[in-house]
Formats: sequence, structure tokens, C-alpha cells
Amino acid sequence: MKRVLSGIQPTAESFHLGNYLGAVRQWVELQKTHDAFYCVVDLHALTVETEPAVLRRRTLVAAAQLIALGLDPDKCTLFIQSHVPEHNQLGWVLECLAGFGEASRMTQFKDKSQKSGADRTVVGLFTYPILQAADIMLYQANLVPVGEDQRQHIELTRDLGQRFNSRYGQTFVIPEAYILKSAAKINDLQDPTAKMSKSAASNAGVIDILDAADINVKKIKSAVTDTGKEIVFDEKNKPGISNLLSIHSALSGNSIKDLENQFAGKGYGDFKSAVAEVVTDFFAPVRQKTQELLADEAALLQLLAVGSQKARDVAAKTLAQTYSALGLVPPKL
Ligand code: ATP
Ligand code: LTN
Repeated sequence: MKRVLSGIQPTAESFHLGNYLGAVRQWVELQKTHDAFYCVVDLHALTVETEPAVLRRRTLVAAAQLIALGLDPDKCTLFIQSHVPEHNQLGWVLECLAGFGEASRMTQFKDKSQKSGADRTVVGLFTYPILQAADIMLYQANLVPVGEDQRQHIELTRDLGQRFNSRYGQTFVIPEAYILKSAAKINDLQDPTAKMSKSAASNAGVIDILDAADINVKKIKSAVTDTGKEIVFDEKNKPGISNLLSIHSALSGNSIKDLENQFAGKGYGDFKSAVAEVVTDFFAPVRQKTQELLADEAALLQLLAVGSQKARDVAAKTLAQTYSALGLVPPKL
């Protein structure tokens, strides 16, 4: 069975629709056919200064939400990144392989550091993609299901893996990004040319999975739309309507063509109501299941402990091979 690995940061109180359609939905599908490892990347979340109690809560909410969205701890290995110290250990090795210029070219780093300014940008944000490469290669993953914005980080991972293998001998599987065209990028409802993002300046255009139905209905009804009246998919001239069509289609399973036909002659108002209904029907049970899981924290932690142990077994093996290939002297047992 081919191996899959992916991770998601606990940087918000809830995942949003983009996280689900761009990433988590593929995770759920892939656990059926692959040996899948999924982690809540709490170490990556340290690049954003957060109250300790808030980070703790968000990490547990993230894990509960992943299960509520369909990850089955019996079918995949679900764990918390900081439970597996090998991530940091391989991270250092890869930092010694990555070029400064190469890391400087990462667009996510450039965007995020530009927003906060050089003095307030932490070094961890710069090395973030290298820790991500370690997450992936520790598990010898073949596939990495992510949204379009992560393509460059997967390319970097491949480059680092190939460099290591050619210098020190075959050690790492070279992974491939798994990015579905149809939902690779869900945009902000208030700014349909920007991606829906947990760290957006305003939350008004972000559909949070755990929000109450009435909040999301309101957000969808006030989504920015375009000039004209037709409900047609045209990303260039009608980014707002195209985004809503993508969302409806991804959740309802109706093709964009069918939706265009179904809403021909109808107004934006009717269409938005239909989108709101599809979204709220889809997420109501997820919200409830998440709350149930969080109500029994001990049981949730127990599930995660099982995942961490399985992850560590694989990670320790890869790290030992890596250290040995590098010529690091192993301790006498
Ligand atoms: P931030 O904006 O704080 O970086 P984020 O909202 O992009 O956060 P991440 O934790 O970075 O969320 O991403 C988790 C997964 O969701 C990644 O695989 C990412 O590609 C995917 N993803 C995030 N936003 C979108 C989006 N708008 N459309 C499609 N996929 C997305
Ligand atoms: N950088 C990713 C989160 C992430 C990840 C990973 C994704 C950390 N480690 C390993 C896939 C594989 C993000 O911001 N979405």
C-alpha cells in the first residue's frame, strides 16, 4: 500500500471550508486506499505567537474535528506532531541541506514575513517549510494531499530528498503533491480573488466549519457578487459567483454545468440561499460530533496516544537510517 502523509496547523478555533475542500476531504478518501498518516502540526503553529491555553484547546479541537470530518483512527494514523520528537531531529538535518536562497524563495514565507515586518518575523517562519519536509520524509510518504498553496513546499521537499539521496545514498522516498483541481482553492467570500484563510484580516468571508448555522447563512448571503445577473462560472469576470458555484458543486456533488442550468433565469438571492443550505446541512453533524468528542478529553487523548506510538515506530526507523547515512556515530547500546 502506498503511503500518504499530511498535516494541518491548529491556528484557529475551527477549520474553514477551504481547509476541508482543499485538503481534509482528500485525506478522508485516501485513508480507504492508502497507509495514511495525518498530523496536527502544533510545532508549526508556534510560528504564530499564541496563548498556551489557546494553543492547547485549538490542538484538541483540530484533532476532534478531523475525526468528525471522517478520519477514522482505525483506518489511519492520526497524531500530534510534537508527540514525535523525530520531526525536529530530521528537521535539523534538512536545515543543513537546504540553501538560504532556496528557503528565501518560498512565497508563503515572503507573504507572511512581509505582513509582519522583518523585526517581528521569527526564524521559525523561515525554516517552516523545512520542518514540513521532515514531516513528510520521516514517513517515506508517496503522496501529500494539500491545497494549491502548498505546491511549492512539496517541491522543496522533493529537492531536499533528491539532494540527500544523491549525496548520501538512497534513503528517502521522493513524495508527490496530490492536489485536486476542482477544490484546490476556495476563495474568501468578501474578497473572492484571495484564498479563504484562517489568518485573514477579517473573518467575514471565511466559513468556519464549527460556527452555528445562522452565522454561516448570514456570511453566504452577504458574499460579494459580481456585476450582471447570470449564474455562470467565469473566474475572471465573475470571481464571486464562480467561487460560490465551486462550493455548491463540491459539497452537493452536482456539476457546475448542472448548477448553471438549474439556476438559469434565477437571481443571486435564490442561488445564495441554495448554497447556504448545502453548507449548513453538510456541517451540522460535524459540529455535533466534534462537541461530543471534546466532551471526553481523556478518550480523545487516548486515541491520539495510539496514533503517536504508531507514528514513532516509523519515524524512529527513518531517523536511524538517516543518521547512519550521514556518518553520525550511534551510541553504544
Ligand atoms: P493560514 O492562512 O493561517 O496559513 P490556512 O487557512 O491556509 O492557514 P493551513 O493550516 O495552512 O490553513 O492549511 C491546511 C490545509 O488546507 C492545506 O493543505 C492548505 O493547502 C489547505 N487550504 C487552506 N486554505 C485553502 C483554501 N482557501 N482553498 C483550498 N485549500 C486550502
Ligand atoms: N504547511 C502546511 C501544513 C503542514 C503540512 C505538513 C502539510 C505542515 N506539515 C506536511 C502537508 C504535509 C500548511 O500550511 N497547510
